[in-house]
Amino acid sequence: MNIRTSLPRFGAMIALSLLALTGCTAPTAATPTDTPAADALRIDDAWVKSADEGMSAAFGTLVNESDEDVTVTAVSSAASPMIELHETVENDAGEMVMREIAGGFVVPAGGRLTLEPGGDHIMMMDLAAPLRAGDEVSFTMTMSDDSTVDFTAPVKDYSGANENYDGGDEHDGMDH
Ligand SMILES: [Cu+2]
Repeated sequence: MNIRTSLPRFGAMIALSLLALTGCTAPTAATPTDTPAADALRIDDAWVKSADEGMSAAFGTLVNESDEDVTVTAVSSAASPMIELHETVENDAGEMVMREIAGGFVVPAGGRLTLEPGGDHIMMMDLAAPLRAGDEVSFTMTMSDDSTVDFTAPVKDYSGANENYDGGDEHDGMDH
């Protein structure tokens, strides 16, 4: 009889202390997505097209090993003071042209995005110095949460990747 009446009280005390414990840990549990996007992203097989001056482009495979999409919003490099993120699309005349991609490169959760000649690419708008095969170029990619990923890419000779620039003279054939 004595035991039977004291049991419910004991249970209530446990419930109360669990509540206090949960209340204490709630602030950290409420922000589980604090991991910087940069921790989830890497670039494989990066390379840069050699060029004497003007435009060039960098390519590679962006790999996202997290369970959330990662967006690259900007890329910078001392090799080119101005860099844009480009996509290649077909214009009304049926020609393949490149243009700045709206919203950046989105790398799907657990997936990859290939940057390649004739497709998406990192566009170096104005080279600071000639890029010769065998050189190494350093880049910094910025994610939508402002975290960054640094990488270096070797320069290679490549004769393709000469798409026209959308909005410019389509027969000018800007070399990149
Ligand atoms: Cu381009």
